[in-house]
This record gives sequence, structure tokens and C-alpha cells, in this order.
Amino acid sequence: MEDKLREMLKLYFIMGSNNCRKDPETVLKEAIKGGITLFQFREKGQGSLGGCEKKQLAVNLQRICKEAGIPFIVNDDIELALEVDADGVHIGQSDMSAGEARCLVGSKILGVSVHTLKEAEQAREMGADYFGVGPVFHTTTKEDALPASGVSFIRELRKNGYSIPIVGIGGITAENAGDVMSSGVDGVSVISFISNAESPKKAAMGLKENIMHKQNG
Ligand code: 3NM
Repeated sequence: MEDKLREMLKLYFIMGSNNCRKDPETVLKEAIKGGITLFQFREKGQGSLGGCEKKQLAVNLQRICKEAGIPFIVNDDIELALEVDADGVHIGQSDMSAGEARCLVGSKILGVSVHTLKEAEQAREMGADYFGVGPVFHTTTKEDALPASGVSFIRELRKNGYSIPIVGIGGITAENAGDVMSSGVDGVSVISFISNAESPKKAAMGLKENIMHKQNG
């Protein structure tokens, strides 16, 4: 399971309707053609959809993922994840605790954002399957993002014996993805470099090339 998860995390695309310059379904289809390995639906922030519209978009995007064999994860909204039977959920530190989330989602994939060793310890104990660590670089996509910390915390986690799957997030592009991979992560999470690209397919391909290049030595 863990090896499979590491593979799935390689090129982890996250998106909501307000991150896209084109229609979200088109963006996701193109990103899949470009080689993404996992998708997270993150409908959040200014201009995001709610209620029925949000659920309908989730269902549509999930269908696209299913057809392509790409796992579908929901950000924060555990109720929605359970309702549509998503493959997993991702939670931050201001959402419910990892223990509570694990209890609700059962064996689904559970990702947790961590920023300190204390948060990491708690999340691991409570059954997180992987960590999201960021922002590695400056990002304007997340409204309440912390200051960029580079790859130092990723290295610190590995130095402290954390072998759990980790993805880096925040400001990641095709150009810097290789450096992030070298810090010991299993994959990179990306919003705007793909969602806001003129060609999401080409953006994903560029990322994939650099990720695989690093991985192969
Ligand atoms: N979480 P982009 S940074 C969703 O630091 C998210 O935990 C972050 O978007 C964290 O790839 C971030 O456009 C936004 O920089 C990432």
C-alpha cells in the first residue's frame, strides 16, 4: 500500500474552479493527458463554489478521474468525500484532527499538512498516510499560506526518521520540481503551474519529465 501511495503522489495535481483559466473539466482532462498521478479537489477561497454546485463539480471531476484510473481526493470536506465515495481526504491543521478524520474515513487515503515536528508526530500517530509540507516556495494561490520555508523542514523530517510518504507544495514549477524531489519527497503537489497554464497538458508533462529525471538519478 505504501509503495503504491508513493507512486500515486509523484505528480499530485490540486485544483478548484477558481484556480482555472479554462473550464475545470477541460483543465483536469488535459492535466491527466500530461501525466498527473493523483488529483485533489480543492474548492476553496474567493469565488469558489458551494452547496449543490460544488458537489456537482466534484462528481464531474471524479468521473473524469475514474475513467483515467486517477485517484480522487477531497480537500477538507470529509462530508463530501464520504458522500461521493472519494478515494481519500486531505486536511490541514485548522480542520478537524487527524484522529477524528481517520475515524470518519476508515481505510480511505488520509493526507495531513504539517509544519512542525510536533504536528508531524501527532499526525503520524493518528494514522496519516502521507504528509503535505509547504509552502516550499512563495505562493499566491493559498490565501493564508505561511512564509516559504524552502526544503528545510522536509530534510528535517527525514533526518528525524520520518519515512512516511511526503509531498512538497507551494510555488512548485517544472523548473524547481527537481530540487524539491532531491530533498527527499516522494512527489510534488501543484496548483497554479498546471491549472493556470495555457496548456495544462504541457505544464504537467514538463513537471513529470523533471520529477522522473531526478528519481532515476
Ligand atoms: N497548501 P501553487 S501552499 C494548497 O503550504 C496549498 O500547505 C500550501 O499552490 C501549504 O502550486 C498551497 O499554485 C498552494 O503555489 C499551492
